[in-house]
Amino acid sequence: MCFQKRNLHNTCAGYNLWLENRCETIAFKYTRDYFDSLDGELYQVGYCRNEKGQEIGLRIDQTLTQDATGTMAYIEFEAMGIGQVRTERSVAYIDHNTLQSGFENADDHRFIASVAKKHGIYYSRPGNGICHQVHLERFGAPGKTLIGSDSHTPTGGGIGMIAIGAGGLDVAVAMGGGAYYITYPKIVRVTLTGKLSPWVAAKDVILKLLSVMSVKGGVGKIIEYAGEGVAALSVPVRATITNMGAELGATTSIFPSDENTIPLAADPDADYDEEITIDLSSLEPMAACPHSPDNVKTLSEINAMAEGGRMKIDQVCIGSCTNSSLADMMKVAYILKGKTVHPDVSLAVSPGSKQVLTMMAENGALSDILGAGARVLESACGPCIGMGQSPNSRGISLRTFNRNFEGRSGTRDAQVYLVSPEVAAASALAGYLCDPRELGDMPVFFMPDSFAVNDNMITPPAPPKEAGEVEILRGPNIKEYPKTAPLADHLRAECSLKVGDNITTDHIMPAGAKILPLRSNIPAISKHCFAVCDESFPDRALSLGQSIVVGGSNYGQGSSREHAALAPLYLGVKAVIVKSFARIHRQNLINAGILPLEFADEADYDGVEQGDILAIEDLRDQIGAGERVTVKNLTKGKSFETKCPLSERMKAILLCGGLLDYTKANLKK
Ligand code: MIC
Ligand code: SF4
Repeated sequence: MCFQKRNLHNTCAGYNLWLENRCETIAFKYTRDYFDSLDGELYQVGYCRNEKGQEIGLRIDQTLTQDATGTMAYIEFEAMGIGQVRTERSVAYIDHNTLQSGFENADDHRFIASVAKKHGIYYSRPGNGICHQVHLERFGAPGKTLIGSDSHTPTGGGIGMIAIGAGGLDVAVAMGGGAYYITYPKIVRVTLTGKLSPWVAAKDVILKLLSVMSVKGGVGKIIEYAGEGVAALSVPVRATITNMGAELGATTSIFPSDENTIPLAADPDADYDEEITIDLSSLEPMAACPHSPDNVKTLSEINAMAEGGRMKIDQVCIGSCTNSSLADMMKVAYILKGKTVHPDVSLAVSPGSKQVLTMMAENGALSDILGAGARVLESACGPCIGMGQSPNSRGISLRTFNRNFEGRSGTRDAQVYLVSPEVAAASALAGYLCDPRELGDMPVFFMPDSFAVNDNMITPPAPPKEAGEVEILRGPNIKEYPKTAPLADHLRAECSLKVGDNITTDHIMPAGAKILPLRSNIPAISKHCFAVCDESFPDRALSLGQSIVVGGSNYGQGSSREHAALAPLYLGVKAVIVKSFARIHRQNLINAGILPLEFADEADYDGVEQGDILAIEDLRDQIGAGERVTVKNLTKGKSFETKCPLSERMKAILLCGGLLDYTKANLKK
């Protein structure tokens, strides 16, 4: 096998792009034009009318999974009974559950490795790096469609891919050759003008956009970057920006690709649903304050609020799929070289991939970082997902990551601020939140002409002829997909939990070193469902048998983890009634056969309390008929209307009891 049939060097980026098997020309212009061109390309079930709000199916060229969502995705893929994957390229990464403090994670890695070998999937071994960083370096290619069972899959938009985060079951269906369905998106053009000032970074660009659009401003939208400011932005810069488009709730984000790879750009006369302009020259270093990525302030604003005008810090973590490229690491090494990390600060650095770490070792940057006293971690998600490095009690932690949800670091009362690598490194030395512009002139950072390519940690699948011989290695932690049933005609159930706005998937199904090893064991992981909000929820829900959860707006923001739907499914949750949903979570609920209802009048949210008995009659008919579902609150003696906009395909999925049953039924046909 050759991983370097064409090893193009994108000078804009310094990334080696593996473009094996790609077609000579790609005949589409992306975003608006791309979606308009879908008619006729669609296959499997469904239809495409290309109207806003309609569901459309995308043909998927590539898929990626990571281990924390991958075990379930492969259990589902196996349950569909399809042999070899039908994509151009599918890759299974091990990067999340790398802390092996028991047998579970190691067993899951072996399971994924064996499934990959059998079914035609490339396997990126633990230590090879974070899925999005490695995919960008080795597999991504402009113009390809990619879905991944991780919400930060849009990182690929940095090189002109249509890259979308999805639930594991959707990825399993795409691996089997099925289309991936999204709501026909609105397109937002973000025009970048001017040029970033020294020490102002990609992170500041996306934080600025988050401050303008908020964590729900991107729902149902694709963010397309344009303008004269784009040309000077390298691929790592672009990838940081598209990566954190997930925090806007956007379906994906995309930059044009350049003539060094395959030039793709929107037509000059393309029209947009929304336009935003950001003058790069006007930006300054910023941070997202606890506990939301859109709680953005400038460093001077934050310091002004702190005692003595300087916010003291306890910890700095540099890495994650947002900011762990070689370009980022070189800046960090430059700042740390010859200095020592402040005695009150713990600095952890996790380079994004084996390629990045190897090159840092070869060019001396690693010794500069080690010399300053950093704790160098393996190339994996690590602290970003609470796999180690939890801060001290009430600790202030600066992180170059993308999410600062409450409790996500593993310390409930920690205060996490999201910053650029430049701010992180300067602050690690200073002991307080430090503006890197205090460091003086910024040198020009050159990227090498070529990159250290060594794919010895990517295991190719078995040749199809030998696939039958490959044994699937299943550890005792791997349990089956929860039981499903066709949608009942009448539902009478208690409201087992009422929560507020912006509930994240980290609230619904927390992660961290203790819980993540249970990702392939739904009965066990369900015991932690909603633990951040109410520890008694799992027992209550189980004892009720069936129940309904009520929530506020942007419910389910954050991760793509379908466990945030599968654990409620296992606990008997039949419907979730909220003010509004985040995109991937809503889809995951439908895939799990759980009704996603939205209050037609948000004021009705106030009229429901935990413990109320709710009833829905003629449910199958109401779902089949259209958009409205009437809910009776038997305790309060009142009724209220809910919205449930569903495509015909979604209706069929819900009536069947979920996407797995629906797909199996269709495959039989
Ligand atoms: C995250 O950043 O929250 C994760 C962990 O990568 C998740 C996936 C998961 O929960 O496994 C995501 O972003 O989708
Ligand atoms: Fe991993 Fe963090 Fe990126 Fe999620 S956000 S993929 S946990 S590095």
